Parts: sequence; structure tokens; C-alpha cells
Amino acid sequence: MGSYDASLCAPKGRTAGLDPPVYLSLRPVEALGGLTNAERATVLGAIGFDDAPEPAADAPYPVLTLPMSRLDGQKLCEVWRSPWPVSYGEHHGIRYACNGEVLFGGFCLPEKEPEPVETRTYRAYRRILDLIRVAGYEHLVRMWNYLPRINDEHLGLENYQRFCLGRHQAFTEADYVFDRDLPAASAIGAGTEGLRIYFIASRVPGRQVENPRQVSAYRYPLLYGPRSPSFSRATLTEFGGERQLYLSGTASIVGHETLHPEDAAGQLKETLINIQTVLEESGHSRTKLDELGPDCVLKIYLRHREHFRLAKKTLAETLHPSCPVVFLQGDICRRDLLLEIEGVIRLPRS
Ligand code: 3EB
Repeated sequence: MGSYDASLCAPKGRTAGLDPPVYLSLRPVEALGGLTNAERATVLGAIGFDDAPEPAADAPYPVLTLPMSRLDGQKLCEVWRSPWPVSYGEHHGIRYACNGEVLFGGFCLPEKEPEPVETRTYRAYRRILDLIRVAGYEHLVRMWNYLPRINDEHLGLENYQRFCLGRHQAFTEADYVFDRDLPAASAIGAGTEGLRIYFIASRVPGRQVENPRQVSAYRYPLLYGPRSPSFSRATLTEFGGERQLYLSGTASIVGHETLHPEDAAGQLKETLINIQTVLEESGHSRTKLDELGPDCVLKIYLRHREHFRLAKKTLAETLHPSCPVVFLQGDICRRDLLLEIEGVIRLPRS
């Protein structure tokens, strides 16, 4: 693995445990340029969006630009930080940063030659699983996946179903126990080429959370594809006494069926009930959507930009005004889904 040095990855100079070992904030890209050297050494990664300025490609940390427009006009990027200095490396083309407790990685796998989506996905996941094993951060917490033409169909299989095939195969070969080891995830249609993935892995496992209103995605019936989607509804982490809930992309699905097709308002309401249910299921005290504050980030993906005003209004009525929301235009993995919401939620100390 070459560049990996475990001694560089030990928690150093930790300040009174006030922050979890990985935390997300939304910042103008210029703020990254304005960091001191000491501050820059704590950046785990930066995620840009295609109509915001691109985070510096020559940065030492993983940088990924998601080819999706922001509907809210805010030119902010996601900045992932550690409370103490991190170290950087690259493994099979995956840039990563680690800090002794978590590893943050991100990459775009370009389309070199024509290759089925399942094969490209399988290759990407094999690389990720190899990296986290070699680096000693074996537990996947959260995966974000962005692939082009997610709803297109070739030879009877949609690209999303092909993506699920490749991911399932990689997890199966790595002996994943699906109701214990699966990370929270999002899988969104975006861009015209390449498979973009970023992820968080940890040294100690988080706790997989499912939603009692929904069939676990990894148990969906065959009707949705030959291999079920391998993700959990959320991961609850507790690192150094700091708890976070990584909420997967959540949509208007009850049981395993889409509810309210062609009704964005109905889908949004159902999605918010699902999120509320997962918050309660994770078993901590911060269980009301309107209690989420400035230390949380929600992302909503809308298939059609004309639903932006409706979504903005409904979320303003439901959420606390201090809770940041990123509105993005992206395709949802099922054709009848119009929107999906994910979140990173900071919880009170245990
Ligand atoms: C669903 O609940 C909606 O395949 O990684 C949401 C989040 C969805 C993640 C994934 C899919 C994924 O089935 C779709």
C-alpha cells in the first residue's frame, strides 16, 4: 500500500472531545483557500457541486465534484473536518484521509472502455473494500454513489439494478453480514460519465438502523432487481462519546412499494414520516425533525427542478430554521420516485 503509515494516523492533540472525529459543514469554496496550514491539516475531504467553484484539485485531501446543480443558488461545498490533524494517502486511485478513528475517501472511476455498470461498480467496491482492510478501518459507515443515466435500461436491466448487482457481489465476496455490516448509502443519477463514490469508514463498527415502516432494502423482493440494494437505512456512530446518525437516502417507500407516484407533495410528506421513524428507531433523545439544528445537514435530491418551491416551503414548515438543507437536482433510483432526502445528524452526548 506504500504511502500508508499507521503512526501518522493516531489521534493527536484531541481537544476535550467536543467534536466527533468526522464532521460536516457547508462552506464557501474560498473558505478552504483561507485556512491556515494547521487548519488545512484537519480537512478530511471536500465535495463540490457543479455550479459552485471547484475545490482545489491540487489539495492534499480527497476532492470530488458532483455533477448536479444546486437549486437553492447557494455556492457552498461540503467540508469534512477532523478535530485533530489527519494524514493522507492514495490506494488504487482512491484518495483518502484518516485520523485514527475514521477514514474518508473519494474518487471518480472514469469510463475507460465500454464496460457494464455492474462490472465498473464491482471494481470500485473491490478497491474500496481492499483499501479499508489494508488501512485498518474495516467498517463502512456511509457511502455516497453517483452514476450517470441511473434509470436507463439495457438488455432488460436498469443501470441502478446493474449497480446493485456489482455492489452486492463485492459485499458478498467480503463476507458481509447484511443485517449487521451494511453502511448507510445514497445512490443518485448524476452526470454523463464516470462513477463517483465517496465514503466514510471507521475502526470500530457503527450500529446499523432499519426502518420498521419499510422492508429492509437488502430484503426487497426480486421485482426490483436480481440483487437487492445493499444498504442500511442509517448508521448510528459513537466515537469518543460523540454520536452521529448517518441517514441514508430516504424516499416515499412503505413496505417495499413506492407511495404517491406523480405526487411530489405526497412523496415529501411520506419521506419525512420515514425519516422521523428512523430517528425514533435509532433510540436517542433527539427524535423530532424540528429539533435538528445548525450542527446537522440534510440534502434533498429532486428529479424535477419545478418541485423546488414546494420542497423549500414544506421543509421550512417542518424543520428548524437553523438546520441547513442542500437542494440538488438528481435522478432517483426508481423511476416513480420524485425525491429523496439524506442527512448527517449530530446527536447529544450519551
Ligand atoms: C429506497 O429506499 C430508495 O441503493 O444505495 C435510497 C438510498 C435508495 C440508497 C442505494 C437506494 C439507495 O430503496 C432508494
